[in-house]
Amino acid sequence: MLRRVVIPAVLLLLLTACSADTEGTATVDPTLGDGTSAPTTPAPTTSAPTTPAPTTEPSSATTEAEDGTPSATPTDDVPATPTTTPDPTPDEPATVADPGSVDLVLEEIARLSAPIAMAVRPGDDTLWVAERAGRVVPVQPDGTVGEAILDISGDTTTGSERGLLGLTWSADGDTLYLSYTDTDGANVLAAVPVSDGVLRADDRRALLTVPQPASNHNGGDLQLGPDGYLWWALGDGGAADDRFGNGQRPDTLLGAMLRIDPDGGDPYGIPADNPWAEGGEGAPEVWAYGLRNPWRFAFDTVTDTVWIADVGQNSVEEIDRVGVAEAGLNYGWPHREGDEPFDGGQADGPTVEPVHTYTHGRGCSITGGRVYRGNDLDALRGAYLYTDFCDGRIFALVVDADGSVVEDVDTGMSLSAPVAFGEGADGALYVLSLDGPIHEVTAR
Ligand SMILES: [Ca+2]
Repeated sequence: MLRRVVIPAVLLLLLTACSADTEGTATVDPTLGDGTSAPTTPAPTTSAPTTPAPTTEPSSATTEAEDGTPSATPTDDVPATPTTTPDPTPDEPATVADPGSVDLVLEEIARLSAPIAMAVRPGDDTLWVAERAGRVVPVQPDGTVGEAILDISGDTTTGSERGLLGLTWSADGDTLYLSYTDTDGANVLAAVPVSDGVLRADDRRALLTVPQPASNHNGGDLQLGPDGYLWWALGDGGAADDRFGNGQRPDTLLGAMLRIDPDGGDPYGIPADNPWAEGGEGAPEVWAYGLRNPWRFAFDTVTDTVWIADVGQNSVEEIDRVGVAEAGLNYGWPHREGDEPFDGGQADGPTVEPVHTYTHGRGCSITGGRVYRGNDLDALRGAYLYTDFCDGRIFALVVDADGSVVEDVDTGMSLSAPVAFGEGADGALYVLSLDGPIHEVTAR
């Protein structure tokens, strides 16, 4: 079932050997080998970082206030929403994380222009970082910044919540997948092939384009699942109050987690175990629905779970944790905002209750993180680190074998404008600030 592929040694040699071959490629240096062998900029750089704080953060309450009326006030006579209790814990590790016992600190390793997402390529330590305006830049774990391998800035815009939003590599390292909004504001999932060790930017092609009726709530996170499929999170279409009515509709690709097989057809295939693979009331690509703006999500391969952080509107931020095999679930929006009723309606069937929430007394827009599985910070192993775009403090959430929260620890680490976490090849965790810095999570 697992389709992780270790990049063959001979290919690694090929990549190195081809590091000077750039003919027939895109305008930026697309040579993958540069990321590992030809550092060009010591880090942290001395150049001033751009500070392109977005006109709106990834869908905050402030955003909603500008373009939508506040939601209906929950009333006491709303029937209790039936809920499901996911059971995503086949092999929880025996040791429980104890993040409060370690003195954690953020170490700035590099600065880029509005770094917004990070991915690693199998067999390679390089941190491939997406800049919001459209470049993909290699950063070494020691902070060395290389030349961009791709620049799609002519094909995207950065207003509102738009831009290059996500990236991930195929398991064999032969394809780079991108998630961005195009010049019409639509969400695009595109593939860029590697051949002869060189990323062929000119051969980029869109696999899936999903029109977006408003400029916000684009979601856009893109991850290669442990099942070898591409997982793509899209917001509800934007404005406020789920104005376009996508949240409770599994037959639309908005307000949903999508799951496709990039190698299973042209331009892609549908995994046979997608809940509506054969049609019916849902779209074949949809894995889950009832989401507002799942800006960031991540897999934990030890527990075979997916953690989804869904940005709230007026008052509640939400973290969901379910098994990778638990397809077809309804996460509640807009009938539920986090663990509270929202629009007065009720779903036809059960909805997933969050594993954890916090209110806007603490933040305004959750930035979902990752479960730490590295080797250096024993006390952190198994904890889910996350933050909030407005608040900036990083918390470590610990759950037990049943998925119930044990504790939610303020780690003492904080930063401005956090938009994403990334995981290095060795399991190290990184936090990206839209203000420029890339930080590694370390201990004093
Ligand atoms: Ca929800």
